[in-house]
Amino acid sequence: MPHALPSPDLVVVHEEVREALAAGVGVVALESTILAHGLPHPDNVTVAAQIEDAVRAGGAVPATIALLDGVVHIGLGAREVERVCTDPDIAKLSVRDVGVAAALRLSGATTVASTSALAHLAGIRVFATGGLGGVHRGASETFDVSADLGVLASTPVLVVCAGVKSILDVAGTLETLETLSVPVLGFRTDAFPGFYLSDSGHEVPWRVETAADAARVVVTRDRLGTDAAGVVLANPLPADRQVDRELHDRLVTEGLALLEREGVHGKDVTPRLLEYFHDHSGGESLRANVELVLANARLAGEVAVEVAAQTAASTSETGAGSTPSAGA
Ligand code: PSU
Ligand code: MN
Repeated sequence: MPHALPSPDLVVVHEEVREALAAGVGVVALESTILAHGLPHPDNVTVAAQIEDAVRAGGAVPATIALLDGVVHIGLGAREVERVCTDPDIAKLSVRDVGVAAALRLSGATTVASTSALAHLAGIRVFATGGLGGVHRGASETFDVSADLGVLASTPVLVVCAGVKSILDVAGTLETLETLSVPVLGFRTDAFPGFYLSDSGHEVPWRVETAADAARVVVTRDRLGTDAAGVVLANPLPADRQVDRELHDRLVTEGLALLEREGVHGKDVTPRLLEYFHDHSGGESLRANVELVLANARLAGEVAVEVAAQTAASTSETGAGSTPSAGA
């Protein structure tokens, strides 16, 4: 583990997760904002269990992360998941909010940013979600850029996602990831996915064909030690499972107009849009959202297994220190 964990009155690691980490078994972190603020109740309860099952199908142990009564939980039991999914007042916590909410003994769901930070704290290196936060359209005026990006720049966790929604400025998000030195890998694709759409219309800088290659990127970057940024692994919905483009474009236009009309800003933007999509797509946005999250969880499970195996192999080959090798 990278750091000693904070004391158990602040952070509790679920027993199964603790044992998996100690034994070098793959573990996948899962965020709770997607459950509390991204999916409607009661579907979120069922989907939460399916996401964990998908991680297990990939061969790894799931660790859903949330703050409950001021304590960070790395890995949740069914009752705790139910709580995150059911409490209508549960807060959305980015990294800056976690310490405040913990001090005030509150509960909250973690975003990509805070889940990544807490996963790293616990020694978890792979994380599955639906969509990454990013640069919002009009960010040059509003300065609305998700903290997800800045946190990934300094947190060595691989995030499996289906790209970002086209409610965001996709080109601006990719430029920002480049500026922040966060590598972006397409999983069996050259196109950066657009969440509901398989292709956002923008290219990815790198492409990998297998979970083993994605894991090798993590392990090799670790061994090189050039920086401590995370990695984005972009996993698109298959083209025949994406949302109909006409419906998609209509929802985005209507959703953005709604935000304007309602004066929604800050951390309420993404949840409000998701709610609008789910209420106005005749079930299509939910269907696609669930499918892509499950696919990401499965892939993350496979990558986590490979990261664990390759780490063990590279440690036994090179001993305690890393051996410089010839060539570039
Ligand atoms: N994108 C989605 N679904 C989500 C989110 C993003 O398609 O549920 C959530 C994630 O938790 C992400 C957060 O970390 O929203 C980003 O919020 P903000 O833009 O306020 O940083
Ligand atoms: Mn924002």
